[in-house]
Amino acid sequence: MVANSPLNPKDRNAAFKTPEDVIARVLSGERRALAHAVTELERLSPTAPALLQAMQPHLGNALVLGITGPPGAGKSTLVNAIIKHLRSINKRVGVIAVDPSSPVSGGAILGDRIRMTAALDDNDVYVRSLASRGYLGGLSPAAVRVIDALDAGRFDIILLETVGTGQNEIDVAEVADIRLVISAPGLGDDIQAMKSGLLEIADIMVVNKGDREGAERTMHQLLGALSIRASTGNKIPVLKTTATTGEGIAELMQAVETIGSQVRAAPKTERRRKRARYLIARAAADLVAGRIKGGSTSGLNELSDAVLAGTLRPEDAAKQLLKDA
Ligand SMILES: Nc1nc2c(ncn2[C@@H]2O[C@H](COP(=O)(O)OP(=O)(O)OP(=O)(O)O)[C@@H](O)[C@H]2O)c(=O)[nH]1
Ligand SMILES: [Mg+2]
Repeated sequence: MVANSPLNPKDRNAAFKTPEDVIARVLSGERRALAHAVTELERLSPTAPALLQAMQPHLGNALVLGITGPPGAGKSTLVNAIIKHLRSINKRVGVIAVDPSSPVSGGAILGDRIRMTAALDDNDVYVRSLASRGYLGGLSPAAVRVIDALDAGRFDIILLETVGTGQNEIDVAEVADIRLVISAPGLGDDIQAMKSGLLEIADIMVVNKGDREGAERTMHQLLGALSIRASTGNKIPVLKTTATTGEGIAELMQAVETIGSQVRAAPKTERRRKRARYLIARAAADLVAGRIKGGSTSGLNELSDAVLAGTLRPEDAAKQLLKDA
């Protein structure tokens, strides 16, 4: 519960009474209620489960667009340009910026930057930064709960910006409906590194900084790398953008819409089930990791010794721990 602010007479009757009350107000587009719900869900406060439950009947409309790629590729700038485009066609846009502590461009302020340039005073844009601290190398489960809050808040598209390093990229693949992988010329070895992970999850590849020298070369490199994948799966579009000017954004969003219409055609529950599965997997991993770290599981030494001796696979030891959890 949030106390009434004595400073603002308008808020006099605005106390959040019950989770149902909060959600009703989120559904009606009340910004303060949305901010409240998002904060409660992010923190996983005691009322969070009730909020999530109250939201359930209203979820599954938003399209979650994952935007990932190496630090400095221009993801946040692209998010800004996409917001601008979506607002011009009257779509409501939610943004979740994960891992705002990227070292390259001083990303700690990225959420603020998006807010300042694109979202100020616009009730149809909502931007939230989430720290991925505490979830080393992974997307925090809080992001999934915040997605639900924004979905309930009737945002048509939710942009989920994450830095594509380590576990993040895999998590984005699990959680997003459509995945954009952003690269840019001049990122050095990153294209090489991308081949292993990011290329595999992309629905659309974006070469940003199209105004920079080397953009064409980067596109060719990616097309080459993707041709290996193309033989086994769908053809992945490779599109060029200049996020700073908005060039190529309309074409990019056209490609997003093409995939989006397929995504929307699938049953809502199927999409949401995917996110639930991700949460369960995270919880299971955390549970097992916690048990191991705490050393609280009886027989942990025996399991460790068996793994050391080569008589038990680590995977089977993990299964054993899950069974006992
Ligand atoms: N020339 C040019 N510069 C761009 C373009 N897009 C982004 N930039 C610049 O590239 C730098 C990094 O942009 P960001 O949007 O912060 O990149 P990011 O991928 O979000 O970075 P992190 O969040 O730190 O991973 C900024 O200085 C941008 O102004 C572009 O299309 N052309
Ligand atoms: Mg950024």
